[in-house]
Parts: sequence; C-alpha cells; structure tokens
Amino acid sequence: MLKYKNKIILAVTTAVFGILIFATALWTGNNGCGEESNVICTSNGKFEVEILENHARMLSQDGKTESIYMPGEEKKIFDYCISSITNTLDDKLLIITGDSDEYYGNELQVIGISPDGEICKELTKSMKDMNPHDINTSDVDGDGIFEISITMYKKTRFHPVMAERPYIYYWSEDSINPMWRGSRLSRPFSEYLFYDLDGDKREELIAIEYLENGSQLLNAYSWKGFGFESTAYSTAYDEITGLKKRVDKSGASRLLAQIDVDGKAEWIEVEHGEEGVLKLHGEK
Ligand SMILES: [Ca+2]
Ligand SMILES: [Ca+2]
Repeated sequence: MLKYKNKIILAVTTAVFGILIFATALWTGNNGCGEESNVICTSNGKFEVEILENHARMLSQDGKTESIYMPGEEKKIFDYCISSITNTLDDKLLIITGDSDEYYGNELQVIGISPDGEICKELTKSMKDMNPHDINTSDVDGDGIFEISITMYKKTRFHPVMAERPYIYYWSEDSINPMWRGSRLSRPFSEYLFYDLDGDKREELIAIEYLENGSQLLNAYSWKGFGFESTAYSTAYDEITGLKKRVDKSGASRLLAQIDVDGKAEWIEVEHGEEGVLKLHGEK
C-alpha cells in the first residue's frame, strides 16, 4: 500500500514541480541563459531547478538528490540565470537577492553543485546601494567563456543621476571581476539583452533606448576590446515595450521586439538589414 502511496505522492510532486517550473518561467519572463533554462548541467549530472521568490530547489534527474537554497528570512530572489561562467561546461546558478519589501536587490549569490549533488554557495557579493535587478550572461568578447551582465539602477561618479546601467563582470579566482563599468549606453534605456543578430557567432548587446522626444529605438552594440560600440540601430517607434529571444523546436532562434501595430501590442521579428540598420520584420 505504502508503495502505491509513494507513487501517488511522486506523481503529484512531479506535476506540482512541472507547474512551478512553468510559473517560474512566466515570472522571470525567461532569462534565456541556456537552451534549457531550468536545468543545471554539471560534470556531476543534470539537475532540474525550480525557482520561486523565496527558494531555489534542485533535483537530480535520477530523483535521488534534492537540495534547497533559501535567500534568508525576509529576503527574496529578484532574478536569476543558469550558465557556465568558466572554461568548463559546469553551470552555476547566479541569483540576485535582497530584502523582500524592496524594489531592487542588494546582493549577488553564485551557487554551484558539489560532487555529491548538494548546493554549495561559491560567492556572496554585496551590491548595496547599486540596486541590481537583472542578471544574464553572454560571451561578450568571444573567447568561449561567458561573462556576467547585471543591470543596476544607480548614479555614477561621472554621471550623478539615477539611471539603469549595465555592468559586465568575468569570473576569476572564485569571484567576479569588473570587465566593463562603462555604465552608460548612447542613451537612457529601458532594457537590453544579448543576441547574435548579424550571425558572426558573437552576441551583440541590444538595447531599447529613449530618444529625447520620448520615442524609442533599438540599438545594437558590439564589443570592441575595451567597451561596447554602437554598430546598428533601428528607426524610431512611439514605444518599444519589450525585447525577447524565442527558440523554436529546431533550435533556431529569433529576436522579437514588442511594438504597437494599429493599436495592438505585437511581437515583431528584428533582423539585421544592410550595414548599421536593424529592421523590424515587414518594414519597408
Ligand atoms: Ca568571454
Ligand atoms: Ca554578432
């Protein structure tokens, strides 16, 4: 009897787990770090990850090891990313945490998986007064190792106004090290992501920026050894309300931007046109 009971519990748990993962994907709006954004792949095996605001739970694929990470009392997870950040294929779980009643996070946690399948905290880095809120990874310089990109809402010494700012770090000697603190793009922006639009196997930083008159455009930046340089941009739109990567079943990916089409918000494919031009699909 107990055996069947356990089977039922397992089935229910699996179903709940599936729903939670689905809910998680909705909540994060898909971080798009890996092909399988809720699986941590390590040399010690694959682990399914369920991440909600107050915990991350990892389950080995044979179901034998379960390990739970909690950000702490009255703290929550603001954003996360699963990615390798070294020259190995071992994924880590990168988490922005902070006080649960705040709008922005204040800490970075880097979490790995030990050989026995347990969660191990590899780094806790305070980002107090930096207001981190978005984390992602990309191989910015094309050396085969992913860098960490964190968006902060803060002032800088040379630009003392509160603004969204991208920071890029690389992982070395068990910690993060600044690779780019340029902290400004050409214009103020609402969001950005990394995507290889021109097909040269290097991802560009693609941002939704504001023009002075309030309209918006897409601006693509390429890494030029010491920083990002704008290499292509779109025409201006009244409003660009979102940017996302969509991967279809065959593994092919597309970049989509959300714009207003005849009074309706629609996701439109972004393409690289002739030199320096980003086209939204269907555009003349
Ligand atoms: Ca790199
Ligand atoms: Ca590229």
